[in-house]
Amino acid sequence: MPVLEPVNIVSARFECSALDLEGCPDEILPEFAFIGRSNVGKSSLVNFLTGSTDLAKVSAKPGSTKTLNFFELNRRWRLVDLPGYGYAHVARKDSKKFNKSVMEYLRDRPNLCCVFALVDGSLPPQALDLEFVEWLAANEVPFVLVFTKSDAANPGTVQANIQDFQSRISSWCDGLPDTLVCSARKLSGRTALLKVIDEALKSVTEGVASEIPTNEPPKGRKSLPAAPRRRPDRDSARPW
Ligand SMILES: Nc1nc2c(ncn2[C@@H]2O[C@H](COP(=O)(O)OP(=O)(O)O)[C@@H](O)[C@H]2O)c(=O)[nH]1
Ligand SMILES: [Mg+2]
Repeated sequence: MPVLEPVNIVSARFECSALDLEGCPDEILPEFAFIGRSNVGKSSLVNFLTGSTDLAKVSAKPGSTKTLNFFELNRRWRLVDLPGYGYAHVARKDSKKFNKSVMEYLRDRPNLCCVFALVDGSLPPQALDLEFVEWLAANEVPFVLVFTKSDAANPGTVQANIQDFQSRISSWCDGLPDTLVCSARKLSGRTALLKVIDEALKSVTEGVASEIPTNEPPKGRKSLPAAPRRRPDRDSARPW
């Protein structure tokens, strides 16, 4: 069987949707999750990365994805399109339930390698995004910041928004997280994103290969460099 290069996506398929951690598929394949406010461009980015137009459902109506959606790539890793946060019209009852499911997934999923925290690069820093990123760091979830929709403002504005966001994070973060910029509409930023995935997959494989073989699934996040840390002197972060 030919060796499948992770960066070269040769197959992509929708695997399943889950309402909570219990409904998620097996913990064998390394996972990379997309999260961010509703409408930030999570589903569009899944499609852009996988080179498809309709693998993930893109919606003009914010808050319509309520499940954790799993996509299997090259039969050896997964992208997970998570529900967005921050839209009031999602019923309060539902919103609480998916917040709990998403938080549990982010904190407890052992094969989660990296979260791509999507932030709209065409807007100045939003409180919800800042709070959410702080929650990720406080919970030691490995994440990379991805500024989306870089086509929707002029490059100088996007750059200023990113710098503003980073400078706000630096008030509580020990070191800045890796930061990427992309546009699903202008098809830019794909290679840098895939490189993050490629490197994480290599770390996971090396981590597993160097251990005494067991029947345990690969522990995604344990094989990777430490997540950006929130300084311990802060009051506890609010969940978003
Ligand atoms: N200008 C621009 N619009 C985008 C981009 N990516 C997504 N969108 C639009 O933003 C809206 C929400 O996209 P979607 O992927 O469904 O966001 P999600 O709710 O985070 O999954 C849709 O109308 C997309 O066409 C982008 O890179 N640039
Ligand atoms: Mg979506």
